[in-house]
Amino acid sequence: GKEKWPRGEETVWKGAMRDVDTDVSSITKSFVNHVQTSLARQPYNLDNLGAYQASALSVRDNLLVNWNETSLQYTRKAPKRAYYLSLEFLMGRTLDNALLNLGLKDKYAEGVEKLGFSMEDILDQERDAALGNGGLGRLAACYLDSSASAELPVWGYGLRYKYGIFQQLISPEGDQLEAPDPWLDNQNPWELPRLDVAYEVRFYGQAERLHDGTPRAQWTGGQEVLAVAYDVMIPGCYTKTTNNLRLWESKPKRGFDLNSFNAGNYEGAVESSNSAAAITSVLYPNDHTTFGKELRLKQQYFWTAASLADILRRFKNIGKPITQFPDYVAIQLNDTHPTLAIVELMRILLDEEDQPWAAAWQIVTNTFFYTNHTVLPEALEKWPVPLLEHLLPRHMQIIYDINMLFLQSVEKKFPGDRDRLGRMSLIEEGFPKQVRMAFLACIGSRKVNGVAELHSDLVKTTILKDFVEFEGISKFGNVTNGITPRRWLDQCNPELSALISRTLKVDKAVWLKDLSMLEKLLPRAEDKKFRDEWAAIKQRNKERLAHHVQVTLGLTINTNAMFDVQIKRLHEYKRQTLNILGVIHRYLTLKSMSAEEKKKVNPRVVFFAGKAAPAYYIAKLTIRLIVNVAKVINADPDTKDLLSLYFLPDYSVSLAEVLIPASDISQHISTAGTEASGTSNMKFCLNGGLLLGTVDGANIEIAEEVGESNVFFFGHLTPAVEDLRYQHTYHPVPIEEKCPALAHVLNQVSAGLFGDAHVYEPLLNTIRQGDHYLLSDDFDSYIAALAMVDEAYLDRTEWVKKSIRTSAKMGKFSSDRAIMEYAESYWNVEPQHVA
Ligand code: CR6
Repeated sequence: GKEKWPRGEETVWKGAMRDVDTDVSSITKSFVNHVQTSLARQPYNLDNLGAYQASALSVRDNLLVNWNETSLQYTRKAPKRAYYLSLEFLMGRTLDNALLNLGLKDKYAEGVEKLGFSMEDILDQERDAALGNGGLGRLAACYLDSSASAELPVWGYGLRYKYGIFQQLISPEGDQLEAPDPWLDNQNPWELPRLDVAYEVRFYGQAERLHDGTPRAQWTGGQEVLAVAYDVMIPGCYTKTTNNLRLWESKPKRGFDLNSFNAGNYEGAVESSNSAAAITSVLYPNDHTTFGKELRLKQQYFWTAASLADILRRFKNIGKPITQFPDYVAIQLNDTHPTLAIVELMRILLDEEDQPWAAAWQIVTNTFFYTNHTVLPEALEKWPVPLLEHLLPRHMQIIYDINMLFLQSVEKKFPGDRDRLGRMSLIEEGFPKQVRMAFLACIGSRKVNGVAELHSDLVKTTILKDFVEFEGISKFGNVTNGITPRRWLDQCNPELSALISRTLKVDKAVWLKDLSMLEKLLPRAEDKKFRDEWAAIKQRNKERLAHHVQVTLGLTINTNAMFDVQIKRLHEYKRQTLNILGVIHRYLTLKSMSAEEKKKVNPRVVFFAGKAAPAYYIAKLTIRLIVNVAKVINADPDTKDLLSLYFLPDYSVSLAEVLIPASDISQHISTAGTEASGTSNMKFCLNGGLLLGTVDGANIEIAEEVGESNVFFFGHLTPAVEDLRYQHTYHPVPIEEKCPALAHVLNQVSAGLFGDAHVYEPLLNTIRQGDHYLLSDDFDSYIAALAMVDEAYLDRTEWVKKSIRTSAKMGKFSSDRAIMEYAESYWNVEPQHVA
């Protein structure tokens, strides 16, 4: 519509406004301006870090132009918006991604070159924004990229942790040590502090029901903390659309207590400010485990309360009645971490908006969507009732009310089924009683989904089975995860990206946004020249990785070997232990070979990387075993040309960007039914690495796309797992009998072949006793699969064909496809083109 210019002369305003830079001279000008003014530095002594900061500030100006226009458009048109609530956003570096999405990388490279810098050195100065643990956090980052690229009005909401995921150091003995990640130490050019956007968040205090014939209550007293917004720009690929990721920082409501200070109590004066600041001080480094710590619950409430207040304020600006809230707002809950948002919205609707219970519940259950990311029981969040009662007394009342009404409706549908009521109650009996967050997220949401076909089926048939029977199957769906091809192909593998563009004869702007176009590469698998180019790029990526390892760790890697990679969080269910035991088996086999036999063996380099939760003892022992096996193997003159092993410390998004394009084969070998999806499996395959894996998570769908002849599958299937575990418990068979090859490997470790015999016993005992993750059941077929990989690699022509066919069929796994499924089948949100 036509709006009046708010003040002054519109032409003067518009004439003075900047646009996005498009030519090299305006880029160098903006760079130098930032050196002069923002950084206040001399050209004479500008180092690479300064050049990075100037480039980042200059790129940020460009992003802000688009970001402002996008915001204005959303405000004017008031379309339905979606909000992605995630405690983790594992963004990695931003500069390269922003340059590529803006289509300005070449021009900036030319510009900084003229000023005496190299783009590569500049890019290398940036620290990762590592506000996440693993797949769940990186998925959130990919979804933001895809939302902006698809021009969808989607904002992310998270926390601005002062310290991200810890830095991992490995001691000479092989112990993981943790150091803080002070990622904000040299200023973060990618965030915009919004000190004017702030909300008060209450903790503790008293909740009194009003008993006035309404469900209202009053919540007073306790501690009040301020949530302050920091905005991070999320540029879409080749579009003006630039969305927002809003991260909250906690601050004391009053800087400090002047009364205490004047009374001579300095410590008392800063205490409340310290406890307020503590809320967003650090990311919890746990993946798949919950610890029930009060500070973690405080983080969850602080973030959901601030985000909801912000969303509500924006909705109110449209001027519609509150009952229309779900027509304008969809909120996606990334796992159960933000489940309190359901209760918080109820609280606001009841106590502040004066809505009757049924109307409030109607609004809530049409607003939220819940994604489950695991069926592992130890990862399902439960909060002790006494803790919730203390920290959030009003919310606990509401949870009890929700539960009572819910159980009444269950009782109505299944009269007299007391077991069922007990199973479905939001409150788990025990000492203490606990609130089952996944159940609350489920009944408070419009729809629930898992993250790959198999996983979504398991959600429906195991943890939420009763809820499917009660609410009907149509509420439960699947959205298979995806990855952004911008970062995970174009950015991390520029040569492959260029080859694809040349071959398809289309600009990357086209195929990067329609990844199914890769299928047109299929016939090229028969073209020798293309295969040679494809293989040469893989080789150069291997050399790039070797160079990186040489520079950072001082190790020399054999780039003529097959590169075999397993990189992910350390966890028993992911079975890094199976992999390292397989490496030992290979080593022992090589040791027993004649020189003649060895000539037929293809050299292999095995890479591991990944962090262990600081309190996860068995995972840390696995790292220790890997490091110490590496010492022995890499130093053994009998075998070192044929087998070597590296544990690369401090795995990160940036390290993944170097490792993934260099892999010939990658391992995704979780016990069937335990890995919800996996997303690195998709990244490797997109970059032409083949997959060795179990029939689990998204591996299954990858195999469906690329064809089973192009993947290496092994191991028992999901339906067998329960029976096998039962046998382990009730009819155990000694490992010597069941799997002699594995027994031999375990005995060698026990005998001290890798030093410290006794140290590894607790790790080995997880296999000898109980073997919950079924290593002894899968070991033989794992070794057989590894042999098939060796065999296949000998025929290099056929291998490269498999590599091309794999990459060509990965279109389905673009996060663009996944985000459109959420937008269309869940949120009902439509693209908004910003002209
Ligand atoms: N650890 C799953 O385990 C999945 C991601 C993203 C995980 C993994 O298989 O790909 O989520 N689950 O959906 C949780 O974090 C609870 C993960 O990252």
